[in-house]
Amino acid sequence: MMINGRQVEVEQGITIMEAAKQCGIYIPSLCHHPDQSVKANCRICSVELGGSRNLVTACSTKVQEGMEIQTNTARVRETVRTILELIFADHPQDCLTCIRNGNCELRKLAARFGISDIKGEKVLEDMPLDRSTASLVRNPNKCIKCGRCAEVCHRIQQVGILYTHNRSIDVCISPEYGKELTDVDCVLCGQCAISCPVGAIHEKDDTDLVWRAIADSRQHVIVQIAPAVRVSVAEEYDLPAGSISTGKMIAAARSLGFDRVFDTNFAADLTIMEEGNELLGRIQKGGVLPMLTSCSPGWINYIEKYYPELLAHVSSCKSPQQMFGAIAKTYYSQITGIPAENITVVSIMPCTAKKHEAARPEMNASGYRDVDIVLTTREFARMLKHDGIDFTLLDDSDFDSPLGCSTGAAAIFGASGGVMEAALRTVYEVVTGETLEKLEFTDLRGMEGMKTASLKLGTENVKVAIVHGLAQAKKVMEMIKAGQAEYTFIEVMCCPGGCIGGGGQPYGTNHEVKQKRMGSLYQIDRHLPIRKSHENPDIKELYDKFLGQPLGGKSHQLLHTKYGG
Ligand code: HC1
Repeated sequence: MMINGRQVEVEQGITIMEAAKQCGIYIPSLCHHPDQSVKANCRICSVELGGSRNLVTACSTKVQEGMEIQTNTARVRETVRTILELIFADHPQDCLTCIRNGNCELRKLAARFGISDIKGEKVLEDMPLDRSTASLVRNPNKCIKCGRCAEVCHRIQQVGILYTHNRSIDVCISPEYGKELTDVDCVLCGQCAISCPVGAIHEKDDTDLVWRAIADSRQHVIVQIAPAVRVSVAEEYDLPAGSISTGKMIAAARSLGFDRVFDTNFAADLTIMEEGNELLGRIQKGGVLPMLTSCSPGWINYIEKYYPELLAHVSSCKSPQQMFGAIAKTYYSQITGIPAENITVVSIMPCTAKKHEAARPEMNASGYRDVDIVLTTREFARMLKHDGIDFTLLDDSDFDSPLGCSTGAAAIFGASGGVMEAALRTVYEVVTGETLEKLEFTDLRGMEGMKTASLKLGTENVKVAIVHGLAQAKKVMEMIKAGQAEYTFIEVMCCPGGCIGGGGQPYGTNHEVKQKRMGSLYQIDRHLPIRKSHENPDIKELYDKFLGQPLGGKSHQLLHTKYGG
């Protein structure tokens, strides 16, 4: 076949868009997403076929022997420009103040096609913004009806609260009957936000709260950073997907003015101590099995809303984010002499649901909110750019002590299968008293929807399962309901791939990018000197000096909760 006058060979059965990409030709689109089905809604990928001179959509048309494709004719350019002008006629022109300023796909296309004047009649409506949740803001005025958000919500997460309503120029995408997100069973995973090409749905921006806290001289402002952020934030600075940037990330947080930079991974090790012992207790005392992990807040929202009858299966552990906050406001307050009321805990998370988790009224066992402010990876990068920090030029820095020391087991929490692998490294050694020689549980790794393994734990044969993405979680919930889930322990992560694919991660996240981030987390694990949570010296000290023992009285009060309650 020929593309732009060049003879090329491509495999059969692929689309014109894929073929062009293989030949180094970029065909633009707004509705197309590499992890989603073909929609051909926006028609911006229109190309001309030689001979017939027909315009076809490159995302939905398969290549054929002898095809002559033109992606750069005057007709193609005029068609795309007209479509863009029509979209702009129905789109607010507040680009300078839009949250997507700098990374809006529509704006990039406008620049590429030289749109300098919006012709035609403006047909803007002034619809109210939905600010009803702690996690997401929906701005229907900016929606370009590409359908990506509705597809991820329906097909990939199978939550299905965002619908495409009406037809033709009346098309709109919203929850049923135009309700707000808080009035429907949205789990706040933010997969819609990370899929949106424009500013129609995005994280609630809490960066001003952080600027204010840092500027308040009475407050000691500490930050914890989640496992998955260190392998994604560099993408905001155009570094390759999956770049490991732990040292630069810490230096960047320090230069923003945080008083201490700590690691959520420290609390991930703590979670393993509590969750591992909870699992052993349930096995030995005949508790409810399979036990389900509890660290992913979108997943907790999901089970509370869709399967409340199965809540007894969920571990009572708070997530590492919340455990960190509870320890900061008690133990850290005690050893530093800083009153808890003067400590502000900020989290940097790959997740939008973490904002809602931190705001849950029960998450304040110390008498103060465990976590005060949650930023997504994107908001963190926005703050850095606002402050003129060139991430790429920073020298590496180290986490502060004592809430900054962590193990390889904690590092892999950010990838689907990581929590299970971390737990098994500890549970095996606690139960058998033997050293686990092979730390890598390779069966539990990778992007497959459901992964399973079995393991001999002393005399017990333990079967475990891992699912990620809510469509897979739904399957496992149905198995449990039907009494067909013969597993002892199941890890569930809300977002496909785990937190590396969280709804607060940099735009451009897709399957390929997630695989790179995942590989980087396992690389971090391989290079750390301590790779089992129970060997973390600062965790041992925390139990010796403050908590006593896993599942003890203080742990119960600070580190555990009741979901659905
Ligand atoms: Fe996660 Fe977790 S791994 S939930 O994905 O258990 O967000 O990264 O911080 O809390 O540790 C997210 C990531 C994160 C918690 C940990």
